[in-house]
Amino acid sequence: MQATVKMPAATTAGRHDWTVDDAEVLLGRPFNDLLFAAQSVHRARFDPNRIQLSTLLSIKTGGCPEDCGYCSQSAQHETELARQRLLPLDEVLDTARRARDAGATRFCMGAAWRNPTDKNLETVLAMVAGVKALGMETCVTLGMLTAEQAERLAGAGLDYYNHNLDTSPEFYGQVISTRTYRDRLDTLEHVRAAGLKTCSGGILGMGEGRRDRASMLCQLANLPAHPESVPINLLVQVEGTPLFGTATLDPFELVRTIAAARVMMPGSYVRLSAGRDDMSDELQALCFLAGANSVFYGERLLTTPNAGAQRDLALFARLGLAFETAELPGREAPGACHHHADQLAASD
Ligand code: SAM
Ligand code: DTB
Ligand code: SF4
Repeated sequence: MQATVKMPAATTAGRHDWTVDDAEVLLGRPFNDLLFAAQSVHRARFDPNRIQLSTLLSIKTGGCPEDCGYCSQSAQHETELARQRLLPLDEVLDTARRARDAGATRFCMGAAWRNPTDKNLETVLAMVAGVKALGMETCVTLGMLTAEQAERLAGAGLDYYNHNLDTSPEFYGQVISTRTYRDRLDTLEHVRAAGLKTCSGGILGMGEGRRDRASMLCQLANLPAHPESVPINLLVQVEGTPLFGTATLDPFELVRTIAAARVMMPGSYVRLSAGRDDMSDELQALCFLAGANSVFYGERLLTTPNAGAQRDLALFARLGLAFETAELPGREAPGACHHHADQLAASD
């Protein structure tokens, strides 16, 4: 099959036959053993002292027909959210340039659609080309795609498509009723077949159990290729959504899930995604120790606040974490473009 040919070798390697029982045993190992296993795997594949920074922008906000129980943007929930039509190109490029200058290497654009229309896709293709021209990697998340739409995005030079499985197949129906798990897997298949890199992960703290977290990790790790990027979001509770008021997750379960994701998908970037604003520095440090090596960087996620850049730079400096900056024209020498947080903070 053509899709197999295009798969990046780094992620087709590794185990793809995880059972939910295996993953549940892994998640339930003594904490110190699990973290040691994750650190060992992490160090074999990555520089343990470097993380990747992506910045998010909501290019079309609210009014989504889907009913995802966690989401501020569903038209079916009564949230205090200002809707915003698809942003103009120059506004998107200005924001991307600022994100690049602040140190992000990837710019991720999200739209509150069930799926893009072909006309809307056309506008997004121009955004992708424009952001690429700034020297950044590009990622978009637009909902479900047809095979042809995925091909068009690849043709425009898109690097990553984000499409989360969000939870286990067993728990999915309790969170979302307007689409199926199969719909999600189908889009991921189109993304892979078009040769795009896959960004896919989930949300924790929605009332799921440890077995659901194990089952979600199995779904991700047993895909034909491990996603290049695996975002692990902690539910951001938004007033007016059905999941507002859900009992908060034991933070060690978040650390365990990151560690298990690291072990099960050794070559993938694991992103500590939504929810950092409410986390202590110590909890974030544990997540990095467990193998998280990417974060969303900037003042906002899509519709909610993120840990701010100043707090992040201070944290990275305290932990001695370095990160890559975008390769800009006139700033070559890839070896020399890895910055430590204190350097960037000092140059601001
Ligand atoms: N509409 C597209 C879709 O759902 O695929 C793209 C945008 S959607 C907002 C992208 C992802 O954001 C979701 O799959 C979910 O994982 C995450 N997300 C949305 N609301 C969240 C929340 N309140 N807390 C944590 N993650 C959230
Ligand atoms: C992902 O896994 N998390 C991001 C991104 N992919 C698109 C979105 C997080 C959204 C958090 C809630 C909000 O800001 O609306
Ligand atoms: Fe729509 Fe995406 Fe929010 Fe679901 S998560 S309601 S599909 S914007």
